[in-house]
Amino acid sequence: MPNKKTTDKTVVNSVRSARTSKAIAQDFAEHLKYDADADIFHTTQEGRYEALANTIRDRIVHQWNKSRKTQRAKNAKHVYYLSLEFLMGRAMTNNINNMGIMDQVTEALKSLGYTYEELADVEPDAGLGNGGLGRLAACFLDSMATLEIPSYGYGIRYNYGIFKQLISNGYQFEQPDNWLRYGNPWEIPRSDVAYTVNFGGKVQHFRENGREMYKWVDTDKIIGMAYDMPIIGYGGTTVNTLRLWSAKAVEDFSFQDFNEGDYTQAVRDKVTAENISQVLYPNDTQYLGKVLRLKQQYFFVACSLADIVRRFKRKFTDWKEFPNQAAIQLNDTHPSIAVAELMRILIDEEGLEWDEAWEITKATLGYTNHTLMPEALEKWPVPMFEELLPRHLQIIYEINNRFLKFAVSFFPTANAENLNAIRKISIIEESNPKNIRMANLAIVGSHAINGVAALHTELLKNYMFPEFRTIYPEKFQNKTNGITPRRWLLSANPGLSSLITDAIGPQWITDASQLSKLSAFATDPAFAEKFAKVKYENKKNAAHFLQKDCSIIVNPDSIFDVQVKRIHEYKRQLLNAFNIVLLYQKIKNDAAFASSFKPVTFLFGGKSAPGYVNAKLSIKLINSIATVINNDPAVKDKLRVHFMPNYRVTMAESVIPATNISEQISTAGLEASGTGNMKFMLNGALTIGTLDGANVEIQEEVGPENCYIFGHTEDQIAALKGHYSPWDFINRDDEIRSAVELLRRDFFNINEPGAFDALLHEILDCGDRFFIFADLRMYADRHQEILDLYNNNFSDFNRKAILNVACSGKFSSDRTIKEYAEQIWGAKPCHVTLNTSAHSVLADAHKHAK
Ligand code: 26Q
Repeated sequence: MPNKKTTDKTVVNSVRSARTSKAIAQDFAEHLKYDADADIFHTTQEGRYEALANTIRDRIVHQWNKSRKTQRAKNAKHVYYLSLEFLMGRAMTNNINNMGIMDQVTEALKSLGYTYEELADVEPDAGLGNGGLGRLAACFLDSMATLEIPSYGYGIRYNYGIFKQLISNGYQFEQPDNWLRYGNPWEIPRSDVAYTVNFGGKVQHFRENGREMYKWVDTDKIIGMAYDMPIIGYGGTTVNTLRLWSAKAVEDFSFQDFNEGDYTQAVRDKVTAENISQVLYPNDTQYLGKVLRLKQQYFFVACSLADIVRRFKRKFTDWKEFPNQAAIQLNDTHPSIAVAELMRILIDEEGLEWDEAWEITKATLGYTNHTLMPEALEKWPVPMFEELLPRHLQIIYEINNRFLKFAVSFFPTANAENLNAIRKISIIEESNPKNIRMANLAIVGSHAINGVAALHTELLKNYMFPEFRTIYPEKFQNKTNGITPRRWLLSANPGLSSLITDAIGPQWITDASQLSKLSAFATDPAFAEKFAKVKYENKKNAAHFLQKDCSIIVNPDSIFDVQVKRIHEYKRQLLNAFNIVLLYQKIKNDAAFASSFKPVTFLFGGKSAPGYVNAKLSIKLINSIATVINNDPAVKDKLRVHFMPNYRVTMAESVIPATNISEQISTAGLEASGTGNMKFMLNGALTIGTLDGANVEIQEEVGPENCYIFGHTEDQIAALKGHYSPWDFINRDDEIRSAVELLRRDFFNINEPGAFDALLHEILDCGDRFFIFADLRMYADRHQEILDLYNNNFSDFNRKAILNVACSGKFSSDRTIKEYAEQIWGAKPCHVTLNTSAHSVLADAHKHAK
């Protein structure tokens, strides 16, 4: 029987948990007033955003708590996704949509005279990643929560995420991204969840009770403190956690130094310690060998493993149970020091014998490889490692000794080939100085190694790690990447989402294979017309976004042809640029061609690593070409080229739904998977691409007639190597030759003659490492085919676009995560019941007090 008091309590608490628009409006107004001590009539946009975020957060907390409790009570196996990058983007719209309360929120704000969009627009992107690998981690968190798999993402709470890209005079400039400047309403600081991390010092060796013992002593210490962000599964039942570590000095500052009058020294140690979580390294593909990066890696691995072990030990004493309770996935080699750290914990701290510790370690860890570029393979100089992590170095040497002894049996005769094989698989590279090869460590220390697309996995097995494949054939698996349809269709493209739901119902949101039902609508004239209309509206929205974001004016009546991704030679933005020059020449020189040419807008976006000279020069080249073309009255309104500064998740969410042609044109064999390709397909763009990464599987799903593949295949590229010269292709093609001449004559850079000499020298005289000219003619022809189709037979183009959406189901990260869960993690869904009714916190508190 509820007494009068409880009834009161229910009323009070309903404001923070009830999901009616009225309760949301009231909670919002209270946050607005009380959080910021604000006069309701004088709040800022920022203040209103924060109040709304806090209002949403109120509605998350209960289910978050409940998820954690349920998952632990059931002793469910947890998945731990260790990644130095989580490219989350904004949280607000995603959280509201996944909780299913967008209508109520919109209405609540409207009742108070605000619009949802203007508040949502205040949120900065959480840009804690470089590109594909970081965004994949974010999509995986969404899918794990939606599939109700108990899981934690573990990473670093960088104070500065990926830099903000400015373009000035066509060149990229970098600016720090202080994303936490106004605080982060989505994170909960957990000052009670903190671990000490050791660095440096030395190892003491002694015997105790007949056992060899090792003690790591005289270390420098840093504290890692947890900040938690909620990861809400679709439907709002399971709420998992992204736990990010922030480095804190053990002591705030040295009183001794302070008292002795050395004020600067007093705070210097604190600053040095806290440097660890300051900034995300903005390079991908090229490892740098910077000691701070190694410190970041160990710092977050040590905190995460300590956290996992603590959780395990709260309920279990038998270490054999550990692999049944925890699956730890290593997102590339960046967290691969986990192999040695888990061994150290089990042996030095928990007292296990080597063999038992080794079996547990292997059974717990899995490693995902994301690259085929040899220069991206991480290795750390042994002297650096020894100074920072002396005990881990010993453990790695011991792992290697035992591994090599075992491996020799696969290469028994001591011939040159076999000796070379052994040299290649050794975790220690016998260079001067010696290096630790992190990929080799991860392979030896994991039970499963996976590539991220079918082709990539084959190339991994056959070219990158063939010796490991001989030794451990059972360890290698493929897990083709995926993307979350919640963010990339439901939230980013509400127009298309409603159209799809009206046609086939809402099941596609959690079962993307349902999208195949759209095939039946591809030739339905009413549906096709609505589909084209949605695309057009999305173009207008994107035009609006671009005008506001970077003052770029685009024509929504033109074809949108988009290449957005990190700027890299292997991704071949230059191939795209050369084709644009070909089109430009043809419009200028061929009147018949020009008169029938319909408007096309070429959009580029992406960041270059700050030190990557050729990538930076290609940004400048694109901008130079854009300036000339956009200002040439001869091509006016037909050809437009724009480089969109500061490409990021939020820009992707606006531009991808508006795209007609998706550019996926890497040199075959070099793009591990690509995930942008999947986002475009899901939003109804046609792909023009090489047979690389997941493009291969996209073509398989949608059929070759609905996907524009061109160029040398991976094995044809391999066969070209050694005797390829770009001039063979340039000289036999007049249009290409004159495009090259145009560039060589500084046509696009009359004000900065010679600006592209180095770049042109690289591709024309140094062998064109990425085979631009080998593919350019095929690319140009294929591209023209798509333009012709759009302009001469739009309904067929539109039909193909619909079929792309219909066939994209495979590329849901839900499918990917199910495969990981079943084939690598052995993790199962753990159902959490949903409680959306008003919840009485005070009643709980009273219960607890009794
Ligand atoms: C390594 C050492 C030191 C500093 C930085 C790094 C570093 C950082 C990021 C190395 C690589 C990365 C990122 C790689 C990446 O994003 N790879 C992409 O992963 C996607 C998801 O699997 C694939 O779809 C892409 O094909 C792949 O390029």
